[in-house]
Amino acid sequence: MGDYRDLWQSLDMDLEKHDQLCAVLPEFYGDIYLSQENRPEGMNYFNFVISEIHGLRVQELAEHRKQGGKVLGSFCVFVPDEMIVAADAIGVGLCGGSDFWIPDGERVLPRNMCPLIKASVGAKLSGTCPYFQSVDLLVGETTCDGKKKAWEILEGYVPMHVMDLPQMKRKKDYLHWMDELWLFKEKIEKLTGNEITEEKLAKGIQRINQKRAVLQRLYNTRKAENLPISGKDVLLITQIAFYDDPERFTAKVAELCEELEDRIAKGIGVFKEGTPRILVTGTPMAIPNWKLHHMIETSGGAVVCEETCTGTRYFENLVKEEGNTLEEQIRGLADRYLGINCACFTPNKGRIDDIIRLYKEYRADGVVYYSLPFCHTYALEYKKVKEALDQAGIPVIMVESDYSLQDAGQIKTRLEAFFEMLEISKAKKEVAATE
Ligand code: BJ8
Repeated sequence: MGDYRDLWQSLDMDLEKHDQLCAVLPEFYGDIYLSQENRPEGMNYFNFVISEIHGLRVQELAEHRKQGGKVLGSFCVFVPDEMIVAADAIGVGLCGGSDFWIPDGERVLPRNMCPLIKASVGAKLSGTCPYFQSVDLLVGETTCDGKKKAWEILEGYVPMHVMDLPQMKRKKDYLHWMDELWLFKEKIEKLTGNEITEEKLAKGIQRINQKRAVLQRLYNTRKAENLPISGKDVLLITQIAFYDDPERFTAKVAELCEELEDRIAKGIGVFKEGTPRILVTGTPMAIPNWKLHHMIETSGGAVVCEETCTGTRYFENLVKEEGNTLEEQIRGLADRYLGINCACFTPNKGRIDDIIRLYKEYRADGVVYYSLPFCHTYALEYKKVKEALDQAGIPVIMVESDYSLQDAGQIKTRLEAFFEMLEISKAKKEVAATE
């Protein structure tokens, strides 16, 4: 990474503490990512983005702000990027995925709380996240209780706007969400001084649709028998989608897809034949939370899909582009966003349907259900998901884990046993099919 100390200073960061954070990332990334064999060439761009994680993109944000542009931070896939783009602002996803920020989060939050919330709040309080420091408006939402209450603390540190997300999907909830979208529109128009016209919103919708579509294309390559890319690499790409420039990101993923499609045609894969294919479902994995994928892929499994917000929930379903009026466009946005099946909704049968559909589409052999500790919605929803998967004959294992590596050995042992069981039942099925 180049020398960005002046930039970080201008963002009022704690440089000493930030040095400590930057010191651990290269080795951590090297061990997890660069040690992989036969990685696609197209991953070089994403390696570069990580090597510049607190540099180049932050500089781009600073230049945008110098010219009067605004930066909006968010914590959830319900915040509509299309509108942010339509107001000529930049949106960045902020959720903290590092253990480093937890102690600072615990200064103001109870210890028995989801690590994602503790790390996000800690990132702000410690002054070590240049993205958080670049934000002109933080957009929260009413998803889980932990987040709702965290906003009340964070509003003492950063200007906030909270979107009231309904927790059911009845007609009146749709109407309510549409009201929230109109309010959000007003809020960012006032913040940026830019009116969101039909034309501008149409462009915003198109641009974000393109980004989502290219991610779907990337995921489609994982449906192949010979996986052309590791799950770890795809997770990284989805995490980067939350803060990279949307157009550049779309172009780079498209380039990578060409390479992967070529690999599929040539039969080049990154795992040995017969490796159990795993669908991961559950809570999102914010950068640099690569723990579960790394453990799965070093314990004899291969991740083929993520039914998470750093996975399919982020990009599935596009916003209709036919809307000619703002009313139609906002309705299109409400339709797309309320199609996301987060565990904060009740009932949430749509998520179970998604898991079973994705299991089939990606030809998975088993499901790993991932929950961060103290995430009540996802932990509680496991019961219903497990019952449905049992009924469908789909093997599933629950892994609850935070960002620390203390439980890595124990989780690895459980995963190895699970994958062994999947291999045996796969072999039995193959034998039965030939008899
Ligand atoms: S749409 S999953 S990004 S809310 S893990 S903070 S729920 S206690 S992140 Fe999420 Fe939006 Fe839903 Fe997706 Fe709370 Fe659970 Fe922590 Fe969570």
